[in-house]
Amino acid sequence: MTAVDARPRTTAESRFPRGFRWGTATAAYQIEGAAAEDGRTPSIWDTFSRAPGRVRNGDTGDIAADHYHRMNEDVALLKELGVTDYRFSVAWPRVQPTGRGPAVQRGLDFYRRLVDALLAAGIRPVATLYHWDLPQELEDAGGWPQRDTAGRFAEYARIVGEALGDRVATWITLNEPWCAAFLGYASGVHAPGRTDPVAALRAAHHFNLAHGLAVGALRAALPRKSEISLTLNLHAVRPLADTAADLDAVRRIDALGNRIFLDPVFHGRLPEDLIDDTAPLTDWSFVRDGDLETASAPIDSLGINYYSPTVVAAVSPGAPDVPLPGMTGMTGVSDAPDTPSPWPGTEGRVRFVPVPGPRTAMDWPVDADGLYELLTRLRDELPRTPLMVTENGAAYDDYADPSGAVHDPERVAYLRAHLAAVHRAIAEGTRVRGYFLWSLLDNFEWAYGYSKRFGIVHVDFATQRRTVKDSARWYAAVIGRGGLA
Ligand code: IFM
Repeated sequence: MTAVDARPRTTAESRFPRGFRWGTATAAYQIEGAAAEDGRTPSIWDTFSRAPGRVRNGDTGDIAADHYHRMNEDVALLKELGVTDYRFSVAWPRVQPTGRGPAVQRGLDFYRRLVDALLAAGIRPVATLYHWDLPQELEDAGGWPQRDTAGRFAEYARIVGEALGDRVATWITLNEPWCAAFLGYASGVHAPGRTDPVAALRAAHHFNLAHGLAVGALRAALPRKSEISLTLNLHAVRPLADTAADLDAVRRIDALGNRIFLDPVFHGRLPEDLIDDTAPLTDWSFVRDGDLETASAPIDSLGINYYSPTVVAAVSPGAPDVPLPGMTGMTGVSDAPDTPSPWPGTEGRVRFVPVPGPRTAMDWPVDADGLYELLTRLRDELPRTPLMVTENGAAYDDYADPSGAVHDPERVAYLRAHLAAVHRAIAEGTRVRGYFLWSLLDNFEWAYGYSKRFGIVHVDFATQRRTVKDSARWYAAVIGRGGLA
């Protein structure tokens, strides 16, 4: 009898293109710890997490996953996984503690060591310059609502580009400016915790400007072939019903959640409907001549972070104005009924509708079609821009069983469904170049502290012991096969 090879096989239908970039992603404040070492000064997240009641259990990133001291062990894990790429972020307050002036060499050295370790392991480093850790001094000077912060960011981008450009080929300027602007300055559930809707709109514009200025600074500092990108958490917005009123609610959220970044960055303009919708709040006079041209400096790819879809409906006349939960797939503690909306100008017009079906430990719906919808939309709207899924993953209440194993079948199912959605989009002609699983390690999940675990590697925060979860083994097998079985 011939032996049957029962190992799952990758068929042409499930294989990803040759050269597809298989990665995992992390962010500095969420994993590094060493908050006061080697010249690092506080960022807005150090300050915010110390303020009573802002972060669950009073958790901070002081130690986090202690990656600063365990970097080599973590790179070894990446190598074991077989990833081709690793996306990390550089902590601005480690490199340029006050947000201006000369760089701190010890801070830069850490990233140089990390990048060298990755390259030695055969892994391509992908560096994100801003994953929310603004130096506190810049916030004290006005933060992102203040125009000067964009110029500071470009200078910091130049410093890091000059220091690591010979080793890092892929650069991402900003991570999820929507969260940083609207959760940070409108709803206040993220650092710096301000609740001023106009400040949030100003911040969003200054993020676009900062991105464009940084693209210029990086182009001047980096070798010609370097890839420069931007990561957005685009919202897959659907109407509750196919009515004009609900479709208008979709339009409003699409303008504030998606086109507020896509239009300046890819078309050098602000959405007209966004300006009209927010007219009662601002005349947008903080946008100066030339800003949108700067914001639209050509980039080489677009990163998309996707977790779950958003369903909206119009607020019917006479119906109670349901408080907006506002997270709709993005992190932050929003459950308190008095949390201000992160969606300026939509009060009384848009309500967020719970999506039925399975949910993750974040209470976010599991719906891989939203990722497919986003990718194909971008294929149609930006046909010349290659895409990368720079974050996708799920939190579940994982624990090590008595044998020390961590079984996380729900995460495997989540990942499988989302990778299948990516595959389907690629099969239909969408240029998706890579997938970065969020996250390598359990980490500091912002306002949720350490209560939510997104890692495919479990971290026991008392001992810092790392345990590979089943999902990590599953992902390693997918990478090894070059596709889903
Ligand atoms: O942990 C975050 C990450 O920092 C940004 N994107 C969403 C993730 C999960 O909330």
